[in-house]
Amino acid sequence: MEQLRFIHCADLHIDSPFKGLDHLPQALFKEVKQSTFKALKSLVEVAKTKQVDFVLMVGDVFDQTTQSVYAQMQFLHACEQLNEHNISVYVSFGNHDYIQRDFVNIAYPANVHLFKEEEVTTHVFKKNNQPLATIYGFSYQNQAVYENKTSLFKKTTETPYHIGMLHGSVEQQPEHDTYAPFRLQQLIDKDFDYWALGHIHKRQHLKESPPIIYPGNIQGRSKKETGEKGCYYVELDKASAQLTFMPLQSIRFEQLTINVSEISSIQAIEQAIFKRIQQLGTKGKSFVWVNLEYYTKEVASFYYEGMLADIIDFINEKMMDKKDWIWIQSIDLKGHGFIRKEDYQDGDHFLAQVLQLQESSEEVDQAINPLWKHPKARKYLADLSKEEKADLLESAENILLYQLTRKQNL
Ligand SMILES: [Mn+2]
Repeated sequence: MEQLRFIHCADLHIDSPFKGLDHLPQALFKEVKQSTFKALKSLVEVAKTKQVDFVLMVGDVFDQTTQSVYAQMQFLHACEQLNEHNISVYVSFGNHDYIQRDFVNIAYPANVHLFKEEEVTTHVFKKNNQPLATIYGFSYQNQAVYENKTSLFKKTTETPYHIGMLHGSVEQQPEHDTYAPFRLQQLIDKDFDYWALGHIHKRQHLKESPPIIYPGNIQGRSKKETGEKGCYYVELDKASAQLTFMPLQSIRFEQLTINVSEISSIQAIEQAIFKRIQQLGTKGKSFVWVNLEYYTKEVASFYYEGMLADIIDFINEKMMDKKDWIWIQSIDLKGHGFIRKEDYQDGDHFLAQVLQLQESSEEVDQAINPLWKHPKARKYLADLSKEEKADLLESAENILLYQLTRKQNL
């Protein structure tokens, strides 16, 4: 039986605007704006090198439903290159790039097969004129698809292989909008050979046999999307599946946590951060969010007196000349640092009362509402996630603790 070799990618988010990073020096911002295109180029290179049969792109190919001509041309160019190498491309669209009625009239080369319907349709992949695999998929035609689509995936052919493309998530995943929800067992019951998923940006294997896989996105876009990003190169036969992760990102997003319990001078803190940043340098261009944990009172005062901002500038300038630059986005305190909560939370003094405050996101809502509901301000403010509210609460608590204790010898 003929083996299948293909690339599974999803959530390319081509032409992401990276709005939150527009404060960067112009040269860096330009590189960031190019990063999704560069990752796409790397994808094409991997497909060519591995001489795959086809590439599956499972939704959110573009970041937005209205695409710039530039983005469309870049995508077309990638498809044409794959066409030159006789590589087919199967594309479905997701919640970010859902197909509108006046859908792009770009003439794609013959190797490109789009899933245009919100119903599940099929394309048959042929090798040496023999039908080898049936590929099933659908595209979003609105910003959201709430129905479970799994009943629409039905084997309709006698091809040796059956592959499902599904942009959606497991029912009741609180962190993500549950679009096109499914239960794992529903996919297993289809008896397909491979489930190519998209929508969740974190790489995940829901099941190994048959493979039910999220490859994650191909380029990180925020501090929540850290580490290597890429696609899977899959070698599939009827007995087994071999999956190899291929990194594609052109810029990494990283979080760095540094223990600064021994540090009490500004010089020592610069050295500690710089050392860790240099170690990262071997991993390629990166944006870094630094968290300082177990911090001393001195470190807290550097932070609240604004001195760490100068450290950021100093290190960023040093790292910017390098080919693989690293750019610190922020340095923040993590946890309570020098205040041992258990030492002060008993009793009825004010510090104890602060520490006894029950953390609740309703209180955060109340506190931030005047700003978030302000007619002018709200245009610029996105809704906060549960984690962001918890972070905000922790920062507020830390400011209070610092201000209440900074003149005392704790
Ligand atoms: Mn996505």
